[in-house]
Amino acid sequence: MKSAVQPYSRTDVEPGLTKIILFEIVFPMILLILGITMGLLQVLFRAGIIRSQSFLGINYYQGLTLHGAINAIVFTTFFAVAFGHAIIRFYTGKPLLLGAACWSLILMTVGTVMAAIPMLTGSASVLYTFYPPLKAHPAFYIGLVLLVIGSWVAFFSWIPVFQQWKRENPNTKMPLAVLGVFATFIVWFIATIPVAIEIIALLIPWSLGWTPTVNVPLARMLFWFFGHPLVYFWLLPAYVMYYTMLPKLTGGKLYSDFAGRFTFMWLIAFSAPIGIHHQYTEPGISTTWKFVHAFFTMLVAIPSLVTAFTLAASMEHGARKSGGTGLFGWWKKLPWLDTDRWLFGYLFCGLFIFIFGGITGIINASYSLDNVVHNTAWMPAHFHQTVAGPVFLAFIGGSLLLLSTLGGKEIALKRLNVWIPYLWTIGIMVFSTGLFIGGIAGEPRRTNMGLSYTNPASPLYQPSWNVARVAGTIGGVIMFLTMLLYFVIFFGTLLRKKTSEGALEFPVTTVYHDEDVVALQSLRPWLVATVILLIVAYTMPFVELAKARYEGAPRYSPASPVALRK
Ligand code: HAS
Repeated sequence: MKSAVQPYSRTDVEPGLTKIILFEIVFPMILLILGITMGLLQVLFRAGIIRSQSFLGINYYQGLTLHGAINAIVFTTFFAVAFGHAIIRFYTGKPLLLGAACWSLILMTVGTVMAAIPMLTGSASVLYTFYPPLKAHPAFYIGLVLLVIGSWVAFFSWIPVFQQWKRENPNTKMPLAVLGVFATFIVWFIATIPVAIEIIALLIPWSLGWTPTVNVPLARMLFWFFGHPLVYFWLLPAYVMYYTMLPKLTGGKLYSDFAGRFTFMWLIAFSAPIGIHHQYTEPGISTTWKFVHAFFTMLVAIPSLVTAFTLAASMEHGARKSGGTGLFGWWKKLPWLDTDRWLFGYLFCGLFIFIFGGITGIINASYSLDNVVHNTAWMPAHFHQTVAGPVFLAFIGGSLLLLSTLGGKEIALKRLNVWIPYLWTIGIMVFSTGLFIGGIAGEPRRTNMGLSYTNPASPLYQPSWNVARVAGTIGGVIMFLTMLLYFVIFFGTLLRKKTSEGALEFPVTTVYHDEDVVALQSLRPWLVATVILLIVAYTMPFVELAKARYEGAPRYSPASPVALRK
């Protein structure tokens, strides 16, 4: 089905920036082939279809590290930077600082390659959380630091460009998409400071053998100080697409500009002071501070609830403008399989999946309920319905959009492309349902189950988890096959001949309610609130850790535990 409306607006771009953005889209997509294959491998290990330590030379924990690091850290960071370049260039109309963009790309690429080599050779099987005492080769940590510094360079290079735009447009509101990109990178900057401290002060000296042991509770708290805002660093670019592109794709307007600005500002303030909700079960942190983080976590869900109602209203507005009527009849007028407005499916399916990812997030946030599901298969179910749902679909949709528009190429296999998000949704929902059921039944989260719980020959064999495992496996295989189809479309598009001059093309949404709200006109008070909240949330937990006495931990690797202990 083709669209009657032309939803995209166009801006020409300097060839240098085009090359940088295209590299930042294509390079991680090549790595994603490996990341997705490692996902299939996880499913096969968990199902007991592979019943050994390793498969084709890949150890279970090595595969899990590659899966998490490539899909959740490398792919997302490259996309966020490429998307940031594109949005700042598109909405300010100003050329970017190409030298800085180039350095950012070089640092991120060198960092990724440095971190990838130890992961591929099995000397960094520490999972994406790299919790000590799991120890990686120093190159892994140094690579991560370079990746992060590269992304900072891009962020700081956008600020003077925006300031120049502001000087030339003193009475114009900051475009919502630009605010969203800045919110993304403010959250990222805040998040990456504690993890930089963890890596540089604790992990690198320890992995080089300069310090014999590491303070595990301190490292874990620093990690989650990073780890929770990290998830909003993933979510925010998707929210930029939802607020500024989705309504236009439905033929309507964004219901409320206020809702978008509020969401971005609130997420800056509340995404970081909540990391301890990942540590409810850990010693050394008092219940008082666990409760404070639980309370703040409930507050971080508010903007997503606002987003749910705002986007539903915006889609209804678009569908009714296209002739939709009745209480539910308007749904029929949404561009479900429109080959021109194909991005709609990617964004809508992400929203649908996020309903369940969001509800289960609120369950996790509840101090007592989390004790039932913590470290069980429930967790990967939750985060596949968040990061592999709205985030991943928006990012692979966004990657395809940037590739085809900047590359001046028609999308290959257009009719197949519109089905990708629906197939992915089926896969995610079946997979996660299996893992939710297994999690409630106590199925562990990170274990080579083929060696133990799924193996009838093992004394640990758990037949009661079979239904959950079968659903998880079927869903995982559907997801894998869907991504194979997506890769055919993406790389098929890449290899096509140019049919037009490349340019940035985005659907640009106009706004239904565009009232000015004083509290949302400036970022400054929100940044001050953010700092205050961080001081309130983290000062005492760090004091508590400093007062407690711990044995430092020596190095350990799940791949070769004995060798490292020696
Ligand atoms: Fe989470 C663990 C709490 C959101 C990712 N989370 C994780 C982990 C990851 C992750 C990766 O409190 C595991 C980390 C690890 O390795 O250990 N999470 C929350 C809460 C939210 C939340 C309260 N998480 C996310 C997002 C993620 C993400 C977003 C990635 C992008 N999460 C937790 C907690 C833990 C946790 C605990 C630790 C648990 C433990 O024990 O370890 C909230 O932000 C969620 C708010 C969202 C909503 C949903 C709004 C719905 C929308 C869709 C509307 C649909 C429409 C379409 C309009 C309230 C916007 C209509 C269509 C129709 C058909 C009707």
